[in-house]
Amino acid sequence: MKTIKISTLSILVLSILTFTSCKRKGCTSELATNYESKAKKDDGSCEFDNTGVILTLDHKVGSDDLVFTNKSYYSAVGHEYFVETVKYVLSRVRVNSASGGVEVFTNMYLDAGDVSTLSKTSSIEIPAGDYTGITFTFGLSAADNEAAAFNSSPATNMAWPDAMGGGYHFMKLEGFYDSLNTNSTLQAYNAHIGSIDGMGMTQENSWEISLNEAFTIAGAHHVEFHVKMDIQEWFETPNSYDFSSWNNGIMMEMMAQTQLKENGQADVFSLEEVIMHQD
Ligand SMILES: [Cu+2]
Repeated sequence: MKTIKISTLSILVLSILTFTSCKRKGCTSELATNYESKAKKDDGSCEFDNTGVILTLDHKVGSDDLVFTNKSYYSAVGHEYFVETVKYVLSRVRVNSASGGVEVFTNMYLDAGDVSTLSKTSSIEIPAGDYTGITFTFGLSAADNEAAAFNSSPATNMAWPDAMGGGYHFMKLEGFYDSLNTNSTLQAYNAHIGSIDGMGMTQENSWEISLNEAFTIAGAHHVEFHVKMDIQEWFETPNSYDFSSWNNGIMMEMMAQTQLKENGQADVFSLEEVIMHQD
């Protein structure tokens, strides 16, 4: 009798250890009918009764997660810098196919400091077929850059001055940097980009980005796109952005915005992952 008790106990202990030592598997997609909130690792069991697209933006510096305020980074020209704010606008997100594709999101406001803004869900149906990736506009095209693009705060706080053409800032990337001057204290930088049309200047500063990865949709599904924004890349390749060359605000500095734009068209955005769940 005693030995049976002991072995029952040891089986119990063993099973508790086994259970706690491996991550719980299950369906991790919130759009699924069998979503398991406690599951940490997706096991491919998700079932859907409709279609969905989720776009999630991840903010990194190289391969590390962006850390605000308390961690410093080094720009290509050697300035130590800190990041305080990364707020921006993306629009016209499309899932692409050879025959055209489908627009899944119109205008979106994102704040890297507010996780609730970083994952967007669309229930627009994407027909079965082969797809080539996604495309979006950084900022708002000339046709879309109107006050009506957003109607509530905090997105409306991105408004761009009417005297400079109105519409919205496409990005507010802000923080502090060490100017390397003797006895220098940290200086503010406000890397604000938007399309300029006023005060004698005209400059279109939205652009389209295509991130390619082939995937196939067949039947009810849910596709997740994880897009990375590499903050460091705003300041290097092809242009080594020199904080000390500009005033702390660059809204009237077309050259500064051109540098950011060219860097933004190069390596800032990349597609980290396309996760397909389908029945
Ligand atoms: Cu501004």
